Amino acid sequence: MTDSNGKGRVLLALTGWEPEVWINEFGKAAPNRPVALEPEGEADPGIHYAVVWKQRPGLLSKLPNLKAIFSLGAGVDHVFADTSLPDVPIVRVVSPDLTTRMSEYVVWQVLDHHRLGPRYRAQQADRIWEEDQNQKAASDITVGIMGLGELGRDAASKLRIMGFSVSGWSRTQKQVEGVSCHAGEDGLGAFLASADIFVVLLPLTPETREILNRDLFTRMSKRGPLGAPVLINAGRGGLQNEADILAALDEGLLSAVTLDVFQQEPLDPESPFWTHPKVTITPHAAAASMPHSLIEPMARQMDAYERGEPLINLVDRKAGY
Ligand code: NDP
Ligand code: OXD
Repeated sequence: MTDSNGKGRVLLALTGWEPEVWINEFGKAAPNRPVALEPEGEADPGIHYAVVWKQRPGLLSKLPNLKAIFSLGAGVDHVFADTSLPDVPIVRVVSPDLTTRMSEYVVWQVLDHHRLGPRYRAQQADRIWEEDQNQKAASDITVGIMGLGELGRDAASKLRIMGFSVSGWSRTQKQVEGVSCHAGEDGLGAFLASADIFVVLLPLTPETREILNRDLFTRMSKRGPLGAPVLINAGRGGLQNEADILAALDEGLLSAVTLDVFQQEPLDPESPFWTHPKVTITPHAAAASMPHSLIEPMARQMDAYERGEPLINLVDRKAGY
């Protein structure tokens, strides 16, 4: 069943995001494609596409003619949180705008730790004028990227431009120019021994849940120029064991962390992370999904699909990302 103009309808199912701006963007990108919100679109046989961010569990399984789910994030753990998900293709965000934003964030945070940002800000607060005479060069530092996907590979290339050595780790073996690539459990030890600053750009899956734990921190190199390693997690909060991170900072297994994501978001005002001197927090702001850059390509994909072309940027359900 389609609308009179032959186009499948869209259900926009967002939790925590205002729908108006997304609907307006659809109006601009695809004026002939009707968009519904809950509860209006619930169980509507004309709905062919669901565009979602943390959709209400059970909602999608009620749509009798759903053809595809479009995640408004690059990560799709929020989609899989619904255990009654219908068996239709899931498309995720792969967007130059999002990738560029993430690489900006990664370069910003890596440089901040490398150039002693946390230390100099603390000195400023105490009006202390004291230069570290032992500032390393970028070429002395190896950044290890966990996750060599769309985001990890772009961040790697931009860090290389800054002069850092870069190593990377992925599930399957990758070849990335100028990056020392490791894969799987077999490659994890060598990867962890290779870097001084670890940047996490992994998806949250059953395999990666709480991968950032004490065992991993003990395996990270402690011999580099920074002493203990720095951890930057811009992937998902579910990747990290938060008690282990706090303990690792206090024991010196980690020298500092930047966390953009947390197990519970927003972070509890009482969380010890807020005031920990070795912790930098950003509010899941590493790379925002911007309506103007995401909706137009999504609408084009829907048009192409209706012409019989295949969907792109599909999630591998078995792998979970
Ligand atoms: P991709 O799917 O393109 O890349 C994921 C990478 O992780 C791949 O290299 C993959 O390996 C690797 N990987 C997956 N599972 C494992 C595993 N078990 N062991 C080792 N490596 C693994 O994702 P993106 O780069 O587009 O995005 C990464 C994540 O970033 C998203 O899932 C999302 O959670 C997060 N994100 C956070 C944002 C924020 O604002 N904080 C914004 C956007 C995304 P392989 O190459 O072998 O498949
Ligand atoms: C994403 C996010 O997954 O913004 O795109 O977290």
